[in-house]
Amino acid sequence: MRTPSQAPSRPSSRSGLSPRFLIAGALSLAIGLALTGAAKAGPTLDAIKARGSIKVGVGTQPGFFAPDSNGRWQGFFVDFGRALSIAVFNDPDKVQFVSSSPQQRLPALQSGEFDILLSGVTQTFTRATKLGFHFGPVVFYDGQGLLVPKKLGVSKGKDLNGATVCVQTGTTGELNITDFFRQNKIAFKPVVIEETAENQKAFSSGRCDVLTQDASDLAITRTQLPKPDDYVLLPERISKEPLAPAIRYGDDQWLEIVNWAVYATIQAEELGITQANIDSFLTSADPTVRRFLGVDPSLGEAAKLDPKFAYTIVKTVGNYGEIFDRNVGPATKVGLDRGFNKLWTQGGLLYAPPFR
Ligand SMILES: N[C@@H](CCC(=O)N[C@@H](CS)C(=O)NCC(=O)O)C(=O)O
Repeated sequence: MRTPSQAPSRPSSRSGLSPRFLIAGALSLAIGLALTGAAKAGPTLDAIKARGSIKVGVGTQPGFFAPDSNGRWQGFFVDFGRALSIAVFNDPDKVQFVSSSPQQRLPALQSGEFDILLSGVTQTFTRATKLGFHFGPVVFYDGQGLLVPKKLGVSKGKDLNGATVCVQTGTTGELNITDFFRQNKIAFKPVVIEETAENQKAFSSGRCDVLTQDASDLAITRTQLPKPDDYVLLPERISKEPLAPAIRYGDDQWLEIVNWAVYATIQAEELGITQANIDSFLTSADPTVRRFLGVDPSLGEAAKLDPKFAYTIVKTVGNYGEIFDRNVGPATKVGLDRGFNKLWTQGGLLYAPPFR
C-alpha cells in the first residue's frame, strides 16, 4: 500500500510544496549536516583536548618504545606520538605512553583506554572492517621472521619440520605461522605466550626451537638474549606486516591529524629538510617548502592546526630518516636497515601525498 508521501503527484505538506521540493530540501539539509559533521572534532579529539594530553598505547621493545633512565619515553613509535602531540598541542610532551600486551591492545583501544595505538600493529583487512579500526599511514614496513639458535643448523623455514615455535598471543604472527607450516606441509608445535618477556624467556631457555614475530621485533629481541651471536634471524619473511597507527572508527579529524603528522616526517625527508638544516629553508622561495613549513600559513589554516605544525615536528623529532636512524638504524644497537622503509625516490615504499 502506498503512503501519501510516496505518491509522486500529490502535495503532501500544508505548505503545498511538491514532494520533489521536499526531497531536495531534505537532501540539502542532510548534506549540510554532513558538512557540519566533517568540521567537528569527533569524540576522541574532543577528549584529547579536554584532557590536555594524548594517550598512546605502546609495547615494550627498546628502540621502538621504552622509558629511558629518567623515565622519559624514547623510541621510533614514541617519536610519532610526540609528533602528534606537537600537531595537537604544539608541545611534544602532552602525551602519555602506556604499554600493554599485543593481546590486550586492540580491545583496550576499542574500549577507549587509548586514543591511538603506536605499537607495531599490522594493518589487516579484519582489523579494518570487522574489528572497527582505521589505520593511519604505514610507518614501518615489516615482515614476519624466524629467529633460531645457530646450533639448530637450519637456513630456511622449510627445514623446521617438527619444530616447537614460540609466538605471542593475539598477534598476526600467531595466525601466519599456522599458514606457513600448513602451506609447506610440515608439522610444528606452537607455544603461545601472551607476555613479551615470558615469550623471550621461553625461547632463550630452550623451551622452543624458534621464536617468531615481526622481524624488527626479533632483531631487537636478539640483542637482549644472553648470547646474541648464538642466534640467527633467518633471511626469509613469511608475511607482510605493514605497521601503522590504529584508531577507532568515528574520528575523521583525528585520523587526518595522524595521517598528516606522519606524512610531515616523510615529506621533510623528500625535501631534504632535517632537524639541523630546517631553519635555512624558512627563506626558501619554493612554494612547496613555504607551504610545508607554514611560511605560507594556508595549510595550517585549512586544517585548523598551527601553520608551523610540520616545521615544529621536524625541528623537534626530525624527518622520517632521522627518526629511523636515531632509534633503530644501522648505528644503533638494534641495527636495522631501512629496507622497504626507504623513500619511494630511493627504491622504498615511503611516499607522502602532496602538501597543498
Ligand atoms: N604486528 C603484529 C605483532 C604486534 C607486535 O607484537 N608488535 C611488537 C612490536 S613491533 C610488540 O608489541 N612486541 C612486544 C612488545 O613490545 O612488548 C600484530 O599486529 O599482530
